[in-house]
Amino acid sequence: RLSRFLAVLSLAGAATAAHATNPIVPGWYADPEIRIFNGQYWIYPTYSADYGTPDVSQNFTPAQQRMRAQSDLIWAPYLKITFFNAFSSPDLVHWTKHPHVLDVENVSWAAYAVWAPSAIEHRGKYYLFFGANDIKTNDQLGGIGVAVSDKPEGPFKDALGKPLVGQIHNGAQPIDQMVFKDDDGQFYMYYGGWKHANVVKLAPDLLSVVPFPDGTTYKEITPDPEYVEGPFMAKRNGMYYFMWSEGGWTGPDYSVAYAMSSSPFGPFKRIGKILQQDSKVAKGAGHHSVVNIPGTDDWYIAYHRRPLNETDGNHRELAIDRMYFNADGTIKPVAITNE
Ligand code: FUB
Repeated sequence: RLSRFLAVLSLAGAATAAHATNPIVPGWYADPEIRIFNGQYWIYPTYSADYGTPDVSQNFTPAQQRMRAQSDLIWAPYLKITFFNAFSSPDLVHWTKHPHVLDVENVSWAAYAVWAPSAIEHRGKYYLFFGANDIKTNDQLGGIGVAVSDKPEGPFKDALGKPLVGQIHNGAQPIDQMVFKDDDGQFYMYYGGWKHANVVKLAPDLLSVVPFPDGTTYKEITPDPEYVEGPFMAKRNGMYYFMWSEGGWTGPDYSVAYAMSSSPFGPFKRIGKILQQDSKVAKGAGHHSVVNIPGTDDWYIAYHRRPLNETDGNHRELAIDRMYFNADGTIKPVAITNE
């Protein structure tokens, strides 16, 4: 397919007769974040459910075993989500699996529900932000953590010994973080489930949140009553594109909408949906990320979706499709494909 063929040209320098397919890799994965590190595309997703032989963590510490035993979760799949696999590719077509780039065995305070990683390079190190333990109340240890590695393939090790954001602020569940570097070098973290989104400013070492000039630390930026989770920020021609997932995450109507602003803090006024199911291709298309091929105005969207005949909400798979802009800067609805 020409679109991903161009990506081959851009990163690898030479074209090969590559043929793209969706899903991009075998297995149940969700919440993909796509990045470019060292001339390779990287995707960091959530391990959503077992597929074939169960993939498991081997070495829970006694503390983690206690946390898992004491968990009030009644939904067993959460307990299996204890690590991240990542995937790298020179061309968005051929993917190499990197198992357990982060495992809870390297995070003392986390034991399950390791979700929706966000990776970023800074000063020669790689930072992986992740949600863990599906925080339910202010009493339960959980939230957004940060782990560090010398390489994109890990192993990532917890940097703080505790969550970076472990409390509920402005009603936002501390999950689904996305770390965004603005053109002036400032890092921001967008996050939030339970229908609320916040943005925080990260310190230069990325290991703490610091107040904004107005003294506030957790700015609520919920763009629209339809907002549910999965925030993502992109910048093009000086405009900030704030995107999010809406609808029920296990339902067919899970989808992605967006807003535009001249500021990273909004206000963000909803423009419309850009990604949703196609009754001929897949359902529940959402929790996405986007990548711009360096030196071009070619954009791709990575997202998860469920096969049309699937009834298990966790049976989500990874897909990539082209994303196009209109001349006025708005985004065209994405055509989801099997290629
Ligand atoms: O994959 C676990 C959770 O499901 C994510 O945190 C949400 O965004 C939803 O995709």
